[in-house]
Amino acid sequence: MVLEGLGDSLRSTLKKIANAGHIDAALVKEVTRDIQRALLQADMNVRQVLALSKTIEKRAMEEKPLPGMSNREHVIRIVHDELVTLLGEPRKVALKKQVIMMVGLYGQGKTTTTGKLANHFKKKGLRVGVVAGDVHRPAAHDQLKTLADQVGVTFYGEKPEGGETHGSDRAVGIVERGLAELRRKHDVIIVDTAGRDKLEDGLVQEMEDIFKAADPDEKFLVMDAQVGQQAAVQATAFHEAVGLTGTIITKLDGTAKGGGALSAVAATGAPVVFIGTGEHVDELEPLDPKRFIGRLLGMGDLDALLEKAQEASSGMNAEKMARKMMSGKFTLNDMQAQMDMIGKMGPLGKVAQMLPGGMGQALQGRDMGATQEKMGQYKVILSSMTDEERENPHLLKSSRVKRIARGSGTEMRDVKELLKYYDTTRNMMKGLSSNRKMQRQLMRQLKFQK
Ligand SMILES: Nc1nc2c(ncn2[C@@H]2O[C@H](COP(=O)(O)OP(=O)(O)OP(=O)(O)O)[C@@H](O)[C@H]2O)c(=O)[nH]1
Ligand SMILES: [Mg+2]
Repeated sequence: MVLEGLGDSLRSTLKKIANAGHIDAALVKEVTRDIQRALLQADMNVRQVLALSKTIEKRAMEEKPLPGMSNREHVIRIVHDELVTLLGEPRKVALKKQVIMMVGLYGQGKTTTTGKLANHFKKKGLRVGVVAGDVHRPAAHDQLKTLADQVGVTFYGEKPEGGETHGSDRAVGIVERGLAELRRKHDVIIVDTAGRDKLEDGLVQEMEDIFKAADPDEKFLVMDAQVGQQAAVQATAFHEAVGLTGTIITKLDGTAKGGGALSAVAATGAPVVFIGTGEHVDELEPLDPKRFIGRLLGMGDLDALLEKAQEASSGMNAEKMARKMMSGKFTLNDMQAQMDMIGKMGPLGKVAQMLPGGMGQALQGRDMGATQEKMGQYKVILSSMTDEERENPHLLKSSRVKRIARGSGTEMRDVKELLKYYDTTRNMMKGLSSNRKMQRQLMRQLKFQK
């Protein structure tokens, strides 16, 4: 168990060595290609991806890696930076008297998000009303009413009677009457509108008419995280029609990476104001750009990992240590230092979650809790040894083992287990240090193992 945990840490340390030295153009290209693939798979706009790649390559070659950071991490960090820039600063929606209008294509989550926003403002103590401005889908009226009741805000809608036409004029009329009725007694009025399959002329006209009538302070585009390559085009069309003031990305609780939504935000410049993370009215959150982008790249919370890794390796050079290990000289002191380094990175499970793609998943299958516990125990045992013992483990005969077990509140077999683990690790290192072919193999494996 512990061996596995340390093995992975060693792998990443060795990976750093593999990547150490000068930044070369081939490596940058290789990493950039990986990233391009990830972004395209996440449905980000092709043109944007290509433009981004150019900037990334340029910066990666011109800038020096931060201390303690491998070249790969250096490049990934730049990618992170650039994507954060593209996404822009998320914006807070003011808690004030205002009219908010929701727009978006069919089924993106407008009505649900109207309920969520109403809930958000209500919780902050504002008086909220919602208007059912969707006259095209018969069920839309009831859907919003149910949500309004659930949240406890005022609802305004006009249920279509049989035979009535559901034209755009009606939508404008409803919104006008709704606003007139709600305005006096409410601070925030949120108007839900109809969606369509795509942005047709009819919908654009209706939207423009409603906007003229309502003159909203905020115009939010609601966009499903699953939206694909067309996202930028569609968002631009909405932006041109009404002048968006913000974007809400929904369904980020699903498997979609949200690359299309990023493209939309980048194309319109309408900052993300909220994200939807579930069907329930409570599931509305502010955007955490770093997390969003980590997910986009399929790299988990990579940035946090980089920060932690940097912190952990400051004061102790991971690279130097790995070299020493590979030279075959590996004492219990080294093992203790190694455990400290891993310990500083936080709970193993958390660290694993932050690791890129396959690596993190592979680790997550393991029993992190148990590994963590063992590591804790080993640390206590190690600290019950003298420095001399740790530097010269062959001194640890039975009587000393007994003393150490007592001193650390463990059993002799625990101490022996640790020594056995130490032996295994050291032999592995030794084997590695004398076997060039195996070293090369491992390096290669590490390279491909992203
Ligand atoms: N998992 C998840 N589901 C969501 C989220 N937001 C909305 N949904 C679901 O998506 C579906 C469509 O949501 P609606 O709010 O009806 O979408 P709409 O844009 O109003 O749809 P139309 O009015 O038909 O254009 C519903 O089943 C919602 O429950 C979210 O953040 N997460
Ligand atoms: Mg709707």
